[in-house]
Amino acid sequence: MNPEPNPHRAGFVSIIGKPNVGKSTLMNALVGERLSIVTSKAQTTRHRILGILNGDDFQLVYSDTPGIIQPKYELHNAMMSFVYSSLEDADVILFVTDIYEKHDEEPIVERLRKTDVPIILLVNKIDQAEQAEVEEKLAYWKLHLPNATEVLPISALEKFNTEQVLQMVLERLPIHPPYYPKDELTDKPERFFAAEMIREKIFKLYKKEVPYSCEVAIDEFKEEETIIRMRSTIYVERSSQKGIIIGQKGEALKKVGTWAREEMEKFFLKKVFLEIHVKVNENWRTDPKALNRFGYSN
Ligand code: GDP
Ligand code: K
Ligand code: MG
Repeated sequence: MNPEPNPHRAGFVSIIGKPNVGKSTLMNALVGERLSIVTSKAQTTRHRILGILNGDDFQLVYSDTPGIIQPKYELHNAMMSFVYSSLEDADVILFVTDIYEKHDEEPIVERLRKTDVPIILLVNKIDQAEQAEVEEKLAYWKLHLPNATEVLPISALEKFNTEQVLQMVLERLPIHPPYYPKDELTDKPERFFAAEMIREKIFKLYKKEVPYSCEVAIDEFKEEETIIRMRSTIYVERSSQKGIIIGQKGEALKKVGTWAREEMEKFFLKKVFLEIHVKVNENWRTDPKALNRFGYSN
């Protein structure tokens, strides 16, 4: 007689933590694809992004969330509601901290102390620390978040201990049929990733407040046999920012376009024709209607 097959397990895993601790890097390492944009600037992830990992007898649905911050404007409120809703539906929480943690994260730790959801606490970026510092952080967390079921040092960037994270998550996954088709990698449409790739390049190429004032819309996404034709708009809040985005003789915008297109061609495995326009949409970050239009309603 054949042995009984393993029961199918499925569940939701929320990746939460402060800005820049490496949440998006970790999700990409766990899912094995670059789904979530990674930059050295805080608050680049604005939405909740699902990354789905499928195995023969499991389906893990990760959600990468914006970093936990004190809301300063309407967009922040929307970003935080993504974080809190992802806490409520989770089967497992991956709470990411890093070796630079200053321990001013009380509000979220307070919330985590009250949850019944299993918490795997990760101390990231240990590739940049001495053994003693790492030990100190681990001891701190065992003391301050005693209901964390695991406390593990990792390097998301170098994929150190990330396989362990996967195992720990799998062990805590409930028996459940898959939530999404088993060939699906994410719940977001392709054009969402295209917009995110443009946004990532903006974060990498411009300084200070400019990237935070930008939103990207894909107005047209036409997939043909060998090429994808895209028309997109970068929205800024003021006309001075429009000038900065475009740059002298359009040089700056050209860089954004070229770099984003190269990345899109690797992601979609097709040639991409990309057209980018720049428009002013005054104060979109504080305008509920504009936020709605850009998809920031939960
Ligand atoms: P998020 O804001 O929490 O999503 O953080 P990101 O994933 O965007 O990463 C923020 C920055 O930290 C980026 O520059 C990453 O390359 C870097 N980073 C992430 N994980 C590691 C790590 O394990 N080691 C090091 N040295 N850097 C990392
Ligand atoms: K970041
Ligand atoms: Mg992120």
